[in-house]
Amino acid sequence: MTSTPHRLLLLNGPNLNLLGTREPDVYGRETLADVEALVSRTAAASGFEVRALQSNHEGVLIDAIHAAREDCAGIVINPGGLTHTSVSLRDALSGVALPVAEVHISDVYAREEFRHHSYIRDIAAVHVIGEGVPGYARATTLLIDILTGQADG
Ligand code: CA2
Repeated sequence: MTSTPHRLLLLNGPNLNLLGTREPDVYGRETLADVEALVSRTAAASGFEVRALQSNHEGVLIDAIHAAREDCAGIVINPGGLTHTSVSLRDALSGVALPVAEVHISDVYAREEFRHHSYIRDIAAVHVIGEGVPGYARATTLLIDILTGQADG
């Protein structure tokens, strides 16, 4: 018998490695390392571990999503700019059929119109948008609630 793994994949897309170094007015002062530590801490409180990856390359993100099918229960993702452009990322996420939490640090709906459309939105079970870096923790908790049956997926 197979059981659901107690592991989440945390993915951050293009340019999120720059967190904390530029545009603090938009993205805050916390770094990618802070984000990854926050999500790991939040997940650990519910008995989940986290595999974290940031990449500036769409194919690397897609490969990580495919691999998650083997050993992860769900995916927390901030796809960065690929949110607004990538059918392929969407196809990968819907292809592995794991619950997805979509996170955006900034309020994309209060920014340029091209940021208003997300290719991920309708396949994600959780959306946390415009809550800054703390939004990653809320998204993680909401995703774990779904995985542990405390909320509807
Ligand atoms: O608000 C978000 O989290 C975004 O996903 C961030 C993306 C942007 O393209 C989306 O529209 C919204 C951009 C990530 C770039 O991150 C930087 C961080 C610091 C300095 C420069 C870029």
